[in-house]
Parts: sequence; C-alpha cells; structure tokens
Amino acid sequence: MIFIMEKEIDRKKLELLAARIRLESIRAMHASGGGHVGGCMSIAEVLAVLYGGIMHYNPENPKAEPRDKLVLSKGHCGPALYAALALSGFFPLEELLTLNKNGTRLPSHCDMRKTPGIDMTTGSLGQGASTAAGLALGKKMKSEPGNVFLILGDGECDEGQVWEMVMFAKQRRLDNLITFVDLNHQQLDGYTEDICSMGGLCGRFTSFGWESCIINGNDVCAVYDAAAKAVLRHSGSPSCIVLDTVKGKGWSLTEGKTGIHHMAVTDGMMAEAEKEFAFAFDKSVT
Ligand SMILES: Cc1ncc(C[n+]2csc(CCOP(=O)(O)OP(=O)(O)O)c2C)c(N)n1
Repeated sequence: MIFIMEKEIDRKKLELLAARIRLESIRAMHASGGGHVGGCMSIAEVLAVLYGGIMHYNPENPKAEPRDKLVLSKGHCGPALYAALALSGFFPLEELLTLNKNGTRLPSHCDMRKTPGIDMTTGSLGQGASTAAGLALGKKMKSEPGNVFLILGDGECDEGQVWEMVMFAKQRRLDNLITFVDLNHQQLDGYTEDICSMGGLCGRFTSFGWESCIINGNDVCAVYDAAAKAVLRHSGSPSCIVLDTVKGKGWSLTEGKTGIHHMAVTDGMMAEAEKEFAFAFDKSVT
C-alpha cells in the first residue's frame, strides 16, 4: 500500500485491473484473429492507473465537458484501451469481441467518431502528440480544469512531429499535458536502440524544459505516484513520465520476446491465456 493525495491506493486492485486489461484485449485480438499484442501488454499498468485512480470521466456521458482526456498516440494499441474502457463501463465487455469486424465501433486503431470514451483519432504515429497538445491548449484558452494525458511509443519518438510538439508545449506552458512514453525498447521490426537511438529519453524531455522522470512502467504504484505528482504540479511546464516497460509484459507467451509486435492469436494461445489470467478474477479483492 502507498498513500498519496490522502487516498489509499490498493496495489492489488490496480494489478488485477491491469491483468484484466491484458486478458480482455487478448480475447478481443483472438476474436479478430490477431493484433498488436506486444504494445498492448506493455501499457496495461498505465491504463489501469489512469482509469482506476487518476482520470476523471463519466462513462454515462463520455463527451461531457470539461473532462480529462486521453490520447493514445500509439493508436495501433487500441485493443488495450478498449479493454480499459469496457472495464470502466463505457460499453459492454462482449462488444470487445467485435474488434475490427464489419460495422464495429472498435476499429483496430482508435477513432473518436466511433468509440465511446475515445477522445482522439490516432494511428499515424506522431500525430497524436500534436493533437494532444492542441487539446491541452484549448483547455488553457477556455480556463478549463482537468488534464490531457498522452501515451507515446518509444519507436514513435523517432517521428520529428513529436519533438515539434515538445517545443510547442513548453513554449505555451502546457502544464495540463501529461505525457507517458512507453519505453518498451522495441518497435515494429527491431530494438528501438538499434534503429534510431534516443539516448536518455528522460534527459531529452528535460533539456526541452519539461518536468521529466523515468520509472518502472509496469509497477502500478510507481506509475500512480508519478502521475499523481504530475497532476498536482502547476509549474508552467508540461510533464513527461518515461515508462520503462517490457514489450509483451504479463503474458508468458510474449513477455520479453521478439516478433510479437503484431501477431496472430490462435485458439490454442487463447486457451493458455485463459488459464494464465484466471487469477485476474480474484474475488477476495474488492
Ligand atoms: C507515421 C506512421 N508510420 C508507420 C506506421 C506503422 N507502424 C505501426 S506501429 C509501428 C511501430 C511503433 O513502435 P512503438 O512506437 O515503439 O510502438 P510499440 O512498440 O509500443 O507497439 C509502426 C512503424 C504508422 N502507424 N504510422
């Protein structure tokens, strides 16, 4: 247990939510034949923390303003976010099984026109950075409360657009923009370090004038702690929390493996996953 903002955070509860996000997203990707499993698994903890303790939202009226907003700029990991939204009451869990099928509200990449709870359309890497900064600027111009949360991939940070946004957000004092970089060390076809080394990502954000830190991004308490501090901070600088994570985390079939960026999820794999994630339904944790 940790105590922050006079609120007791139950580590176990958030860990189980992260496990459910993993399982429900695997179920969805199994129903559609496959998907971006690796990058969905690595962000389960940050989604659990955001939807399980940090963000203010109303699943009954998802568009009500003002509200906190989330931009999943690595939009190919939509299934993980859809799982978090379904588990938070935005739509029924069964709907996850329509992922990427004809007529679905859940396309493989996020679409704000289709899915309740999706605040920004994403999928073209880099663009979510700029649109999140735009949303944060809009809030500032309207003196609106709340924050914009942005999740970037580490491979995505090869996009120049990300760094244009980083300069812009500092210039416009967007301290309501809280960015997470999912440093899972791999991108589509290799290790991020080998393809275009970022050096120290945290240092890079700091050098642009951002409030930055690097934490274990697969530890719910570390993520909660860093996010809660960023929410309370009003320093005039945007915040970046670099999440040191493992691609494929939490599922033995994929954790730390390569070749799992986009993969098929077969019936056999699904059956194994159901057994492995049975613990996520632990009724002793309320
Ligand atoms: C502008 C653009 N170029 C290429 C792609 C294809 N693409 C989809 S995911 C991906 C790799 C992203 O790597 P990373 O940001 O590290 O994501 P993660 O490993 O977390 O899935 C690429 C190149 C894209 N979606 N957008």
